[in-house]
Amino acid sequence: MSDSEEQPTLFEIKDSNLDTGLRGIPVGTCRTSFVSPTKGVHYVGYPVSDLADMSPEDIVFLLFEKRLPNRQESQDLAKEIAARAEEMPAGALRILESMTPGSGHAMDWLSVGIQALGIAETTGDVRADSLNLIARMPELMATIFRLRGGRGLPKSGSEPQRGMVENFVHLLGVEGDEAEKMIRVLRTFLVLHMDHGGGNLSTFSGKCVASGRATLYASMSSAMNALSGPLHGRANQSCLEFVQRIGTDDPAKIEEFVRSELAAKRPIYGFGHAVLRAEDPRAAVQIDLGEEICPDDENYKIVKALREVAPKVLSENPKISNPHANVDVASGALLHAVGFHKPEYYTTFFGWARVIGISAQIIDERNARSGRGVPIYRPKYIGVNQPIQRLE
Ligand code: AMX
Repeated sequence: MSDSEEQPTLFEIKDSNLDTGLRGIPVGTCRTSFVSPTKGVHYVGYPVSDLADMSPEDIVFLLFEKRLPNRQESQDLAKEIAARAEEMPAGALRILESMTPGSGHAMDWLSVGIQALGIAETTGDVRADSLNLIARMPELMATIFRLRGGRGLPKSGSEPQRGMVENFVHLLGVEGDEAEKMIRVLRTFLVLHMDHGGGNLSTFSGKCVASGRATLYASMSSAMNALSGPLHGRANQSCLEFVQRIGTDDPAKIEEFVRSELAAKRPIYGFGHAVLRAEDPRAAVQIDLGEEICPDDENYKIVKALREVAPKVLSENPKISNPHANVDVASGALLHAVGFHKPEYYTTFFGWARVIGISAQIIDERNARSGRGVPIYRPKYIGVNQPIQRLE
């Protein structure tokens, strides 16, 4: 990949590596997280399951500063995020009011909303822009949910000092017991989904665009467009739809269903991964949370049975590198159980979380090379008619 052939390489590129979506080819370093094929994602060295009960704001600190905050730092960052949310320019999201409820996909609205925030205010300082965007995401998310659902603008005013997730739920107009469960599930969801190494499609796309010195908002909007694909972030929507199609927690019937889907060449959603080679620890965290939040929920019971049955069937096919559950297996069932009944919104939660990890990675790339930043991305493509020395 590198033009400087004298540099030692970690990986020898062969013809068989071409046209594989850069699969497995090292292209850079990542300071926020790494993914162990057997132990899953680690944020700054911490296994994500050890962080699952922490506040999302503390994980923002971890990903930005590369260490956990002390109590004072935790309070200071929470206050800073609340203050930046309060300074949202008036009318920044007005463009969303002109969009037709129910039109497009919710991820399209998220992408437009992020660009709108950037149009209203871009400082050019990627750290300040990142924190402003992170702080304003709860209001953007609630505005999308309400306007796209035809329910008008949030009725109650934004109260960012409640915390990011708490303010989002408040802006949706949900209070009391229902709000408590929503908050519990969403806080864990956000923490688990914030970052997943540097090479996943949305993170890579965001960093690619940012490397041309586009604004944080333009870069993030591109990242969200990448995340919207059904093979990437939109899989969490497909996963609940898949579970609902199964419709029973009887293991024998589930096995029959899985076999018929495979015979029809359809994916078994919630299983398999490009990098992981064991069950994703984020699946286990969410299944444990379901035991606490919604043990008798129909979808949740199906997910639990599917988790046992599907790997046995999938492992009969040696082509499938990882027959185990991935992060998406249970998230839809949990979100549904706490009141989010429309799967087409699930990927926006994923996007909300990733705004945090991708921002942290864009900041790191801008600070690289003693502040000069990473050069503009420019991988090499080989023209099909170009005379070259074959590599194998
Ligand atoms: N169901 C059916 N077939 C599967 C499968 C599954 N769960 N997992 C892998 N396979 C198939 C692949 O489609 C591929 O078939 P092909 O050779 O005909 O193209 C073959 O097995 C080998 O695939 P692989 O090397 O094990 O995985 P991959 O990196 O090509 O694909 C993924 C990874 C996630 C796209 C795939 O496992 C899949 O489609 N899973 C179901 C969808 C899903 O749950 N996606 C969410 C992933 C997590 C995320 O990014 N949000």
